[in-house]
Amino acid sequence: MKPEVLLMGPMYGPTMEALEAAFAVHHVSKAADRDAFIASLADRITAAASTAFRGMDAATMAMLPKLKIVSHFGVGVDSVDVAAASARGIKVTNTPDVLTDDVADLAIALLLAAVRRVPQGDRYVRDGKWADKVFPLTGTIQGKTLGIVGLGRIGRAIAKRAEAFNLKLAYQGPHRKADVSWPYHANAVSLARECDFLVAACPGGEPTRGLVSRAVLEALGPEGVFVNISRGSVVDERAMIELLREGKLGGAGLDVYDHEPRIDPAFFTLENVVLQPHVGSATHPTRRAMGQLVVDNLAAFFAGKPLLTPYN
Ligand code: 8YV
Repeated sequence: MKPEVLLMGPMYGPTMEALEAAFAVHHVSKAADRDAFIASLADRITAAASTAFRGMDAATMAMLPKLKIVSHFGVGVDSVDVAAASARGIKVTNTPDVLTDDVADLAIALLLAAVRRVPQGDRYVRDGKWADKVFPLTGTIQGKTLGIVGLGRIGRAIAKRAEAFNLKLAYQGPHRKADVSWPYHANAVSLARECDFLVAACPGGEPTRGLVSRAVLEALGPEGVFVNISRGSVVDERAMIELLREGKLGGAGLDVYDHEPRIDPAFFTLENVVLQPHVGSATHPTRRAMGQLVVDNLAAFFAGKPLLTPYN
């Protein structure tokens, strides 16, 4: 009998195939009655696999008295109640490092697209307008200052790319980093005042909820551009929409939002925003590597071996 795994929601196809090959997988997403389905397995399930959109909250953990591991597909674990897991000695694993470069690439792509108005230029050509008039000049990223909210693995990868584009750097976070010389700001408003562009690269969840506030976005200003590859919860989205609409924030490049995938329709009419559907890590090689970590952490657990990427 294969070890049993409770799968909270669908994952990348090849990962699902690998899970089915290695484990007896119970699909919560296929159950007519979610709670009844989980309750029916409660005395057998020691391992679960979760995603950003189908996590593992404390109530679900409480339904699984024998749960010992949650293997999460993603680096951001805000859809898992890690505190509740730790309180019960449940290990949570995630998928760091393998996605860092793709996510950082998208952050730079969003910045360039927003500042150089790449989507608008594409539409301008497709609409046949170029024949009548040249496309309006745009701003540049050259020589500007990029503020990074959260200088973790992804933030550092963004910084590495930004330097190659001749951007100056500054950062904000809970602590000054001893190994970098860029200006440090403990406060995001202070950072925003000193920057032309701001990128949110910090973890999601309650500790960072609303960190990029209305005051931060106002400090970034009417020429400023905000990029978010973190979580929608990190920014005051209502304030961002208002400031973009009123021209008090110059532009935005967004990959994450409140209430994904049914985001605020106000975004659809904002001309100064570049929108992406939470695709930071959405490349085949990266999703394959993420999925492999999900499988390998579960396999290590069942084999009584050290977990590869423990989060708590
Ligand atoms: C994925 C992410 O979109 O790693 C994360 O935290 O947000 C992205 O890699 C997410 O895991 C859902 O597939």
